[in-house]
Amino acid sequence: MKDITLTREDIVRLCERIEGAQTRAYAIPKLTDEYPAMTMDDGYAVQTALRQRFIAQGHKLVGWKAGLTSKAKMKQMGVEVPSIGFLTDKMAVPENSTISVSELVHPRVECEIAFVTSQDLEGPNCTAEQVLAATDYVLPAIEIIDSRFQKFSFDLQSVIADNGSSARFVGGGRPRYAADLDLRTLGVVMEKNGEIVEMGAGAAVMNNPAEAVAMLVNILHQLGETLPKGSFVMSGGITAAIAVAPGDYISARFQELGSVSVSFTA
Ligand code: 0L1
Ligand code: MG
Repeated sequence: MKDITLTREDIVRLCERIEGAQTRAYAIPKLTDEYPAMTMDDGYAVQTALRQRFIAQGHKLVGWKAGLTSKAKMKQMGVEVPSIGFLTDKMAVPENSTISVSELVHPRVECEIAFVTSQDLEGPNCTAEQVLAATDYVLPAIEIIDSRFQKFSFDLQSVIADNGSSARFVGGGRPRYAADLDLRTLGVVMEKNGEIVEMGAGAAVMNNPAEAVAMLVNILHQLGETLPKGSFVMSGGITAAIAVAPGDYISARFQELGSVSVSFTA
């Protein structure tokens, strides 16, 4: 990472601020209100400190997520480049389980294609072809994102520091070998309480979700990290994210991959 403006003390302070907001579910002002010169690299420095802090507390790193990878999401959030975040065992929830919104600030859901890798991958020039060759299988997933920023007002630097709004994720459906599918034309329909609210196809994610995973591996390289085999990787929301409230039941039906669902309670 090259463009760091924050001091080590600032990074620790912002990491603790994000950790508090994430673990006790309250909203905070976007970080650039206090640090207007903050860069994306600063955001990743805070995210890295947060990852190290959680791991030191016993959380297990299980994988990574690409975020803001579709035009729909970029437009919805007013940003122009994708981002990445880390996933831990504490964020994983079983298929068809119920999540309490009291543990979250601004919960929203999006459907994604997840990859499970069988070989190590590393940047800086990782390609979609290499990702597909290193993929064990793909499966359908719902990501529950939760921006911790007040009035839902944020910028890319703050979102990256907030670990790309990562909160929970659910994998399910029917895992398949990626080689047996065309991930670009693979369709998904998201239903909320039985009504269709979003639909799309894999190509919405950087023309091919495998491209998003390659982008993720190349950003990892900038962070001094690689993607080890056995990683669970979310490739990014195919559609815009949908807000959820207590009582909502979300189901994402994927062509070829079956469906995955999750409910919300108070
Ligand atoms: O998963 C993602 O696409 C990251 C979204 C980050 C911004 C948001 O909270 O919507
Ligand atoms: Mg996502």
